[in-house]
Amino acid sequence: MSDTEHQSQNPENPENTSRRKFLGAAALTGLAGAGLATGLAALDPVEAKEEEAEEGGESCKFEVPPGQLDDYYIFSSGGHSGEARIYGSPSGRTLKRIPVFNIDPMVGWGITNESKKVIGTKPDGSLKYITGDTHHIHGSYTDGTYDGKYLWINDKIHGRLARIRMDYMECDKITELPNIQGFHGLFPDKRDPVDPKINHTTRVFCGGEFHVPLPNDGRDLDDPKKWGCLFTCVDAESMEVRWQCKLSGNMDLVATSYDGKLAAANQYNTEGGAVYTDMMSAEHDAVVFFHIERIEAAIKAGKSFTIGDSKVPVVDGTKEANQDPKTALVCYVPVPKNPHGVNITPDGKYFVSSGKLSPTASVTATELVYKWFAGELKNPRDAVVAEPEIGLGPLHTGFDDKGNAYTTLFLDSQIVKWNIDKAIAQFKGDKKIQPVLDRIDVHYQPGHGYTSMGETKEADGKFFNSGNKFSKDRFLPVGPLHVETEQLIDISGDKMKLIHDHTAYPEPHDAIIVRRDLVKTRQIYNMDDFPNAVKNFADSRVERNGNKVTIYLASIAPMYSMTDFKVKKGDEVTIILTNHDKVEDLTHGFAIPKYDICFIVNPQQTASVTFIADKPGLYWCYCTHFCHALHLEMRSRMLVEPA
Ligand code: K7E
Ligand code: CUA
Ligand code: CA
Repeated sequence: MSDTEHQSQNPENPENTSRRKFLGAAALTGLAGAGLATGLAALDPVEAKEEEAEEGGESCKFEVPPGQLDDYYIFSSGGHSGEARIYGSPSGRTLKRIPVFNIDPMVGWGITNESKKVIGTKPDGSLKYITGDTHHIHGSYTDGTYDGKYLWINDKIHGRLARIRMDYMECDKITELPNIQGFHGLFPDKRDPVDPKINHTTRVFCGGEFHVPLPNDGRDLDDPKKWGCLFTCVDAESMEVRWQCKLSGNMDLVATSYDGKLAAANQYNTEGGAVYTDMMSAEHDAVVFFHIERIEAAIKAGKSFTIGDSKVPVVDGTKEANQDPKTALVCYVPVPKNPHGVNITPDGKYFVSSGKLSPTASVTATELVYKWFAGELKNPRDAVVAEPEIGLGPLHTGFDDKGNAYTTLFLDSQIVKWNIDKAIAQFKGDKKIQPVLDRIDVHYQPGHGYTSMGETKEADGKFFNSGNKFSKDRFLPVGPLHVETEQLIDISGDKMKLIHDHTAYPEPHDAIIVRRDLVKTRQIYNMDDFPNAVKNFADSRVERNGNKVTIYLASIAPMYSMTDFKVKKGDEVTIILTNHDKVEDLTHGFAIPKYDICFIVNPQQTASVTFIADKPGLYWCYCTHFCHALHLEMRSRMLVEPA
């Protein structure tokens, strides 16, 4: 029994018990407001409890009472907000936004020198990009499950991969992938393809969705036949691009096998079409499988080329160059029309992709893909071992621990539960077998759906979260753009049960549900991790070097280490601020009016900003983050003297 269940059923929690009675009474008597007291008095408490079990009692089972903690973290992408988000589950509480590809004045992301360095700058020091579109977020693995070290998240707009370190929940590296556009799916490997001793993530795979001229330098603009897509492998630690593989067709989502040997991507534009009518003209597209060991051997052997200015080695994974299975780097498995999503079952045996324009899901056996690479399976299509009809507009699939799959149906606005073994038996010819076990309406048009721990070998079959694209009437209207609905579904029984709706600010795509014991965050920074830290209050000073001025500043509630500091008009000013407070959550802010400076320093953290002091006058630098009874009094002054 989980903590949550235990707590919500604890009769000794008076607040909880009285609330439950209230709900039960209201439901039973149909009374509301003023009439409620009469209804309550007439009630037998046992009767009330039974009634409650029928009316909304199911969600009470998953209530996280005030003061109690959730059992899971949900790490979610934020779409074209460019950020990542953290929710608690099952409560749906919003816990944190992690700025990545966006600017966030709350923490100073995109404003401090440290964050600008991560995001990347133009020669003039301004940010290279201020936009990003995050679709997929995945964690690092050790031994087939999350190790709580890193998260990776994509930027589809500019083709960048970002890493978030999970101890501080902050982005620490961003890599721009060469010669690709529309970087969409990503997935970390789960162990090394060759060395069995390396049982953790060492690579991250990235699928390129839009085909472009290679290199994209102004040539071949009108000749789609000459355009191409690249699959990119990034080193998980250094975040450098290791290699790329040129494909026939495009890539959408990415998944990896549990043995580290395969990465897969679904392809919806095998036609190489430049307009949607062409992109949906073929009856079959494909799921493509990359043989990682062979690709890396080919690169070692120098069987690679480069594109344009990029020094990254590229191997040829096109269909024409990969006809002989025994030497092929990639295997193209045909599946029906414009597939979307590819997910691997927790036992590693099957990759499931959805039809999108076909009402089917395709189940490809990992073992049979290896057989094709070994030359023992003639037709790659024979690696597909099931293709059940599941409903209209299937997109993404999550898994439980009992061999069942849960697929989002965009057009039907439903989640369909189906059994993989039954689907395989049906495909083999036993037409009496019905693989679909259950359906539930969701509100409305689900995109991604994912289960608790479902992308690890520790899938626990407790929850499925449906990320819906339209909320319509589910929440108060807030103007033209509606909030999105995330719906939590209990999948522990035979029938799926809707637990609750929670809102998500537009526009999340994918997420992962991670058991809370796998996440270990740190609350206090190590001052030594910042080479520019102002380690002692006594080190506070103004240092001038020509027209470059550095202000060494420290904070401890409720004061900064200097009451004022002087600079001259025209100076290039760098302010370095180290927070000496060691108490958890004792964060200070720092803002300068008219200079557009605003950032925070968490306990023992150092951050810096650089700007030109172009306006003479007195500027109160003040603490923006409530820290102390004398928070309003926590100030310093920047005095800018006329030149
Ligand atoms: Cu289906 Cu970008 Cu994962 Cu959106 S993709 S839902
Ligand atoms: Cu320091 Cu508010
Ligand atoms: Ca197609």
